[in-house]
Amino acid sequence: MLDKITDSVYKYEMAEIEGLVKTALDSGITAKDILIDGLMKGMEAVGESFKEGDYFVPEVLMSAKTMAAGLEIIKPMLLDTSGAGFSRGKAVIGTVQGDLHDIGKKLVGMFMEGAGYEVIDIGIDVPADKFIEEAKTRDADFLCMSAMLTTTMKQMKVVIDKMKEAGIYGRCKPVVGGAPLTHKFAEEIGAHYSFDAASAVDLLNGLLAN
Ligand code: B1M
Repeated sequence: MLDKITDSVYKYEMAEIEGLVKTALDSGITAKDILIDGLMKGMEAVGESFKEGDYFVPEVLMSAKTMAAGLEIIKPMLLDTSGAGFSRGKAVIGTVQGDLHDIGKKLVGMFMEGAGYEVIDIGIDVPADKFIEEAKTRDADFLCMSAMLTTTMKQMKVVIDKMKEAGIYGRCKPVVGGAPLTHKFAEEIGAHYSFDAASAVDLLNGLLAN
């Protein structure tokens, strides 16, 4: 069943994905397994085919839409609403300027929300000034940035420099992530790094505890 979901994302079968995900849930497969061993595996395969030149942007986009449709079904199950109404802290999250990738960012936001954080998603292609303005007006504990391109990850430093200029760096903690990033890069620009959505939550919890 999980292989079918992977295949469906890969082959951008928009009409099939909903039924497949629902059947998987009915058969007792957890939402987390559907996400990691089904949907995300499909996107990884898409990335490979894109790299090899077998897939082009339209195919990638259709696969992304298929993944998003599957994600929408399991979202309520990924979110633990037992603490609804309670906020551990506030996180402003967006994809940096020049970058249109939003699936990973959405997933990270969902996990944070599920863990009890108030998440303010400010979208994709977000200019540095917009990050600062939102973090300031919302009095955010975390400013979270996602980047999926080697060309756009540099934009994260621009935002962090502006956080320092605005006097919010430290009180508001910058958290970065995305496929091309490394721990070393994050350290160099003065940010906290997390590899994936689950570890982003652990990171936030740890930062709040200190
Ligand atoms: Co693009 N793309 N893309 N793409 N795309 C990549 C990223 C690429 C690696 C593909 C490849 O070559 N193999 C490559 C980047 C190469 C590089 O820079 N090193 C690439 C390229 C080149 C491009 C274009 C330039 C292509 C072109 O036009 N010629 C173009 C750029 C557009 C732009 O942004 N300006 C482009 C466009 C697109 C689409 C629009 C078609 C589409 C995005 C649709 C959308 O998001 N709505 C797309 C997609 C889908 C991909 C791939 C195939 C899949 C990305 C994805 O959604 N993964 C991707 C290849 C790949 O990654 N294998 C690729 C699933 C998602 C769940 O994972 O986003 O990694 P991910 O998120 C993870 C972690 O990274 C992490 O946690 C998430 C969940 O665990 N994470 C964080 C992410 N953000 C975080 C923030 C955190 C913490 C963790 O804290 C704040």
